[in-house]
Amino acid sequence: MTATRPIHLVRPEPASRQPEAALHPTAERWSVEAVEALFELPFNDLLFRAQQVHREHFDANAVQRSTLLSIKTGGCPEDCAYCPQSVHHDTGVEADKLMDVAEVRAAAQAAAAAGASRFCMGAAWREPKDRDIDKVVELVREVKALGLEACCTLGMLTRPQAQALKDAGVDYYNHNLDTAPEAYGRIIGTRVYEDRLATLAHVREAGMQVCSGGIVGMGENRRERAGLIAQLANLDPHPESVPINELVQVEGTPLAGSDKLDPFEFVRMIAVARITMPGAYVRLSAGRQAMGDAVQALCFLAGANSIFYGDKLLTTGNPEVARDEALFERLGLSAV
Ligand code: SAM
Ligand code: DTB
Ligand code: SF4
Repeated sequence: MTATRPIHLVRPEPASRQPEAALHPTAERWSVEAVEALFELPFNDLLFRAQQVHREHFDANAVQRSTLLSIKTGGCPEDCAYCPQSVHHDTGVEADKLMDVAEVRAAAQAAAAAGASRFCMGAAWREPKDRDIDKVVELVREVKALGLEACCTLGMLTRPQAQALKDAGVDYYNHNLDTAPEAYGRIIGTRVYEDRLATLAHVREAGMQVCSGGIVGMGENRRERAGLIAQLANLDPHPESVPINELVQVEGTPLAGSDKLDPFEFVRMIAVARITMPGAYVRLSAGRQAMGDAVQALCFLAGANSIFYGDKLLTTGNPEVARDEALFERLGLSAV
């Protein structure tokens, strides 16, 4: 496979740049070094800065809620090492057909009734066929008719496919860069970083809002976490929505058994995303079920202002709605 090619997508900083100056990048460009310098700050200083940036751009006590539905589960030809839906891993996830309109409508109605503002439909595809897009367009119309924002995550898109989704009313397209360019080949062998960037460009050109983030806890080091943030923050404009996932370890995937990330490092990742992408909704995404309430509260303090809401992600669990309602109540948070 070609996935290990080095990719230099972030403009190098002048050699004269000092670490202190690196905390204040010019021209809104973020070098990996500048992002790493944020990670290196004392925890309290980092959180204070993140909270300041957060309050300049958002209501600090409001959190957006998106509900996920896997509209086409399993049997995916890609080999993403984290994913339970890949045909390359024996995880017990069965391959299913695309859901029909009535099932999706019922799930979207339930999400709206529970208080979600956005409904995100995910498919285990490398890339949809044009006839898949026609069917997804129908599903999107149902979701929009309920007054929900619509988000899709269907794999790689051509420019016309992106336009068809935009025309159907899709508000956000989720397509994660997942990790740093130099780490990509360790995690995925069936596509390259440029493939992801090309789809993000098609989504942007079609006029949809971009949702792109990644996963931590996959054995990457801090520099690689900084590398992912730099890639996202240097997209021009940066994504409107940035999901930060903690790896959900699924038995049968190559990453099951990975060392667990220090929870404070996860919080740092959220804070650094907030500082470098001030106008983005930073989503505290997969991994909440295994996270204590106190760590989640720290994530909100660090600038997370979006969650996946509902007791299932795509194939794995997420906190129950009642538990999230109680957490919002205890923290004085309101839903956007
Ligand atoms: N197939 C499409 C794609 O890969 O873009 C859409 C669905 S895919 C499941 C969406 C995202 O889910 C991935 O990019 C990855 O970030 C996230 N994901 C998948 N498995 C995960 C896991 N075990 N833990 C955390 N995030 C995961
Ligand atoms: C994202 O960044 N995380 C979501 C959503 N976008 C599609 C998916 C998380 C999946 C976790 C593993 C699973 O449930 O299969
Ligand atoms: Fe397929 Fe997406 Fe899972 Fe990769 S992350 S195996 S592309 S469903």
